[in-house]
Amino acid sequence: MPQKKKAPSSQLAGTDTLDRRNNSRKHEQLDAFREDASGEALTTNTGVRIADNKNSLKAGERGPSLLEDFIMREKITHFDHERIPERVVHARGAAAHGVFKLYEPLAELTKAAFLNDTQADTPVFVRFSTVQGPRGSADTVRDVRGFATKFYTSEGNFDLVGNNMPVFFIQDAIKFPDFVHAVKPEAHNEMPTGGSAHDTFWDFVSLQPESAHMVLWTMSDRAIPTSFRAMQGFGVHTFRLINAAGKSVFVKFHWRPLSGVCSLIWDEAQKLAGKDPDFHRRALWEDIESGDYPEWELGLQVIPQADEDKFDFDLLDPTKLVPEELVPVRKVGKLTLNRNPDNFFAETEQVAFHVGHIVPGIDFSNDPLMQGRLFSYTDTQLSRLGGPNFNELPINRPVCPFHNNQRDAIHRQTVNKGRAAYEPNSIDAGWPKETPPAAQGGGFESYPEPMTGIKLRKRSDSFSDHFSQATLFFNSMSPHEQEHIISAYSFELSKVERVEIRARQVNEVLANIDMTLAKRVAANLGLPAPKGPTVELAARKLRASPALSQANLLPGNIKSRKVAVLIADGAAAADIAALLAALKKEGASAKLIGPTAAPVTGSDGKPLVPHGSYEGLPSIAFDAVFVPGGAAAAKALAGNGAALHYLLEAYKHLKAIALCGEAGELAKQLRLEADAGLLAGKDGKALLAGFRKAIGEHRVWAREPKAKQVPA
Ligand code: HDD
Repeated sequence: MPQKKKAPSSQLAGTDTLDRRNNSRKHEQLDAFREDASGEALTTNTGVRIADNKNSLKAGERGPSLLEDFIMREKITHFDHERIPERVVHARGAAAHGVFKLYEPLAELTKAAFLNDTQADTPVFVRFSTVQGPRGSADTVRDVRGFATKFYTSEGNFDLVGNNMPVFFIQDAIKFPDFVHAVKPEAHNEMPTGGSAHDTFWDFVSLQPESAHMVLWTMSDRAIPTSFRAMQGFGVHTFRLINAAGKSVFVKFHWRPLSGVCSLIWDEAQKLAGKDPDFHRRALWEDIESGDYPEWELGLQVIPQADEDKFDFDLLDPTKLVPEELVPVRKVGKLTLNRNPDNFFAETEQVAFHVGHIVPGIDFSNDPLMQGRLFSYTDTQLSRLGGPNFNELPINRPVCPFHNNQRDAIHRQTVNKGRAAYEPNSIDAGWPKETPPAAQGGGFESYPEPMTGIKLRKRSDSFSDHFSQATLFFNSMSPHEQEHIISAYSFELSKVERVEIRARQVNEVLANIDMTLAKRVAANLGLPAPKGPTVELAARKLRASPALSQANLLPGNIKSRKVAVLIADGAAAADIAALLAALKKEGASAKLIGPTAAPVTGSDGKPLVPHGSYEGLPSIAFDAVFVPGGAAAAKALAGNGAALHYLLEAYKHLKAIALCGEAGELAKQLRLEADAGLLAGKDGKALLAGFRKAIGEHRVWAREPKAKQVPA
C-alpha cells in the first residue's frame, strides 16, 4: 500500500535524472514508496522530531545510560535486526530496472498479452548473480551466473528465472540440496568462498555423471564472463506456449546480448576477484548511469508438439540443450536495462523470483527439475523474507490489480475492506470473483495435457545419455576455447586433495566426453592416461554446433568497450584527442590513467586529470590499452614499474595495445613482438584503425602461446 507520496522521481537527484519514460508504470507505483529525506527533520519511527542524535540519555554527564531512552533503544533495536538471511544460492547479485519491447505479435504461439502487444513497454527488473558465494563474495569467480527477469505484465508477473548456461547439473529437483551442499564451501571449514575447486564438489559430480555436460560449461569461458551485458541467458527448461485457440507448442527461452558474448582470461578473473570484487556490478551500474544501456534480444526456439519425440534426447531433460542448427532461435523482442535501483536492499535484496510466476499463455512442462522448483521458490521466500506477504513488497507487486481472500500474516500492509474473506460469499456480493478462461485477458487455465501413469520413483530411460551433448559442446569449441577447458579442469582438480576423486573424474567422466581432453588433464595431474570411454554412446547426428562457440558470438562493433590511456607528463595531447574522438563515434569510452591521481601536463601544456592510477585502475579492468606518444612521457613510463607491469599484463591477457610514437620503444624494452593487436611506433591517428579492429576481435588469440611466457 502506498505510504508516502513524495516528489515524483523525475525531480529527484542522482539516477533520477535519467530517461525512464519506457518503464513508467512500475516506477509510478514505486514512486509511492520512495523516500527522500532531503529538507526533512530527523525523527523517530513514530514521527517525533529528534533534538540530539549524538548523545544517549544518561544519569549525569559521566553516569550510566537510562533505559527510558526510547530514541536510542529504537535506533539500536532496528539496527540489531537489519540483516535478513541471504539467498541459499545466488546470494551475490546485482540488479537493474528496464523495459521489454516486443518486435511482432506472437498470436499464433501464445495468448500472453505482453507477447502480443508491440505498443506495450513492459517494465522489467533483472537480477544477475553468482551461485556459490555468499553476498560479499567476488563477482569474477568461476561459476554459473543467474539471469532472473521479472516482467511486470498487464496480466500479472512473469518471472523467467534462468542462468547464463542452457543446461543444468542435475535432472531431478530431489538432488538439488545434495548438489548445493557439495558445491558450497565445505561444511567443516567454510572454504573455498565462491568457487567449485574443492573436494566435495568434484566428489559429487564425479559420482553423478548427469552433471558432465553442465560441468563442462562451467569449466569453459562461459563461467568467467567479462560483464553481465556480455552473457547470454537461458530459461533452461522446456516451457509451453498456448495460443487463444488452446493450441500448444514447446519453447526454450533465450536472451541474446547485443554486446556479444565475451569472457575474461582466467588469470584476469582471479586478479579481479582481489582488486575489484565488485567488477561486474560496478560495470552494470556505471554503464547505466552513463546512459550506455545493456541490451538483449529475447529469442524463442519453438518446437511443435508433434516434434516432441524427434530428437535424440528428451525435451524434458534439463541437462540437454536444443542445438540451434536443429531449431533456430527466433528473435521476438528487446530488453533494455535503463535504470539503477534506488536502494539495494529494498529492490535487489527483496526481489523474490519464482519459476511458478507465469501468466495466461505460458505453462510449465513436466521437466522434473522444473516441477521441484515450483515448490522451492515460494518456500525459500518464507524464511528469507519472513512470511507470506512478500508479494506486497514494492519491488514484487504486480502493476495490474490484484485481489483475493488471502488475509493477515506477519507484516501485512494491505488494509482489506469488507467482511467476507471467502468465496463464494453473498455478503460482499461475491467479490472478488473468478474470471472464466478466455482468449485474451482471461483467467489462467492450465494446458489440458492428458495424464496417465502409475505412481513411481524412476528416472525415464530417455534421460540416460549423459555424455553425447557434452561431446557436442567440446567439439564445437574453437581451439583456444578447448585449451581453456583443459586448463580449467586441470586447475580445479589440482585443488582436490583426494587423488581417487581426481582419477574418477578423469576416467569415468572426461574419458566419456573426449579422450584428448581426458588425457591432457590426466597428464597435468600426473595421473595415468585413461584407457578409453567407459560407456558406449549411440552415433549422433550432429558432430558440432557452431552456435555454441563464443568465437562466433562477437558483436561486430566496439560499443561499450573500455580503453585505458596511460599518461605521464608530456603525453601527446593530439594522440589522446584522436583516440577519444574515434571511441566516442563508436560508443566506446576511455579513462586516463596516471602515475598517481594527481594531474599531469600534456604536450600542449594543458593539465590532464587522471581517472585513476596505474595501480588503482589496473589493466584487468579494461579491454585495451593506449599509450600516447611524447618523448618525456615515454621515458617516464619506461622507468615506472607499475606502468611496465600494466603493459605486460595487458599483453599477457591478449588485449589490444597501441604504443604511439616514442612509446613504441616500450615494446622493445619489454621484448614484446608486434602482432595483430600490438601496434607500435606510429602516431596515434595512424594506429587507430588497427587498434579498433583488434578491440573488435576482443582478444589476440594468436598471441596466446607467446603470452604464457610473460611474467606478469
Ligand atoms: Fe534456483 C534462486 C536459477 C534450479 C532453488 N535460482 C535462483 C536464482 C536463479 C536460479 C537465477 C536467483 C534468483 C534471484 O536473483 O533472486 N535455479 C536456477 C536455474 C535452475 C535452478 C536456471 C535450473 C534450471 N533452483 C533450482 C532447483 C531448486 C532451486 C532445482 C530447488 C529444488 N533457486 C532455488 C532457491 C532460490 C534459487 C533456493 C534461492 C533464493 C531464491 O530461490 O529466491 O529457491
